[in-house]
Amino acid sequence: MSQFQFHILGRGAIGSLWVSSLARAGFNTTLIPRQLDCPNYAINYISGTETFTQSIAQQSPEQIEAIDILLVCVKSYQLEQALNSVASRITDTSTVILLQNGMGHQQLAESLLPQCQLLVATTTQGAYLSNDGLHHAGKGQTYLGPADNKTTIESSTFTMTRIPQLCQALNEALPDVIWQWDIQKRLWQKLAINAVINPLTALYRCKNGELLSNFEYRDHLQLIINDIQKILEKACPEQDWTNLSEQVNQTAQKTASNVSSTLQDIVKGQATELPAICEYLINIAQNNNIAIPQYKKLYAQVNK
Ligand code: KPL
Repeated sequence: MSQFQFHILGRGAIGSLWVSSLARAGFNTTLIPRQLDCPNYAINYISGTETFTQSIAQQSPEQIEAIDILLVCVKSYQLEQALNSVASRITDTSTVILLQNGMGHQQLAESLLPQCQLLVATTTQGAYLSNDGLHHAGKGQTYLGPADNKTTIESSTFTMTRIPQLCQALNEALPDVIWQWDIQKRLWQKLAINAVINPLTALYRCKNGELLSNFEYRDHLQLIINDIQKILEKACPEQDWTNLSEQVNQTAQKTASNVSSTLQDIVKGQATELPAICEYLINIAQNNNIAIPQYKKLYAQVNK
C-alpha cells in the first residue's frame, strides 16, 4: 500500500480525472469539495468503450487532520479561496501540486502557503464532464516540477525526499507523469497552446479537433498563432517558438474530441480562465509595443 494520502481540491474535469484515476489505482484519495454535500461522490469515467464508476470519499477541511499530498485542480480564479480554505491543514511536510491554466498562480500559492513544498504541474490530458459522466477524451502527459524556479539539482534548495516515489505513484494512476526541473519551460508552452486553442474553440463553439478540420477555423488558427508567436518571442526568448504551429496542431489533434476547458466553462455559464491566459499575454504585448490585432479582436469577441 502506498505511503501517500492524496487530497484533491476541485471537482471539474481535471480534478475528477485525477481523483478517479488515483482511487482506481488503489491510492488513498479524498476530495475536498467547496461545500460538503455528501460523504461520497460518484464519478462515472468514460474513455472510448471503457466505463467504470468510482465512489470517492469527501471531507471538509475541518475533518482533515493534516494534508499529505494536495492536488489543486480548481480554476485559476478560485485558487485564492480554495487555498485559504485548507491553509490550516497544510504543514511543512505537505506537498502541494498546482494544476491551473495560465500564469501567476505560483506567486499567490507561495504567499498563502509558505510552509509547504510547492510543485507546479501542467497537463495535456483532455477531459470534460457531461451529463453521463467524465469523458477522458485525450490521453496526454503531465509535467511536474518545483515552483521555486531553480532549474538544477545543484542550485536548488528544493528537497527531493519522496519526489521519485510521488512521481511513480502519479504515473501509475494517470500516465505519463514526467518530472521536469525546468517546469517554467513547460508552463510557457502550455500557456501558448491554451492561448490559441481555448479562445478559438470558445468563439466557434467547437471541439478542439474542428480547429483543424474546418478550413475557415484553420485559417483563423494560423493568424492567431502568428500573433502569439510574436509575444512569446519577446516574453520567453530562451525558447524556440518557430514550431509553435506544429505544437498547437499536435495538441488539437491529440485532443480532437475534447471540449476545451474554456468552452466547458462558457457552456456551464461559469467564469473562464481566459484572463489568466489571454490577458496575461495581451499585457505583455502592450508593455512591449507588439502589434497583435487579430488576437485582440479575438479576445474582445470571446470576453464579452
Ligand atoms: O488544456 C486544454 C484546455 O482545454 O484547457 C487543452 C490542452 C486545450 C485541451 O483541451
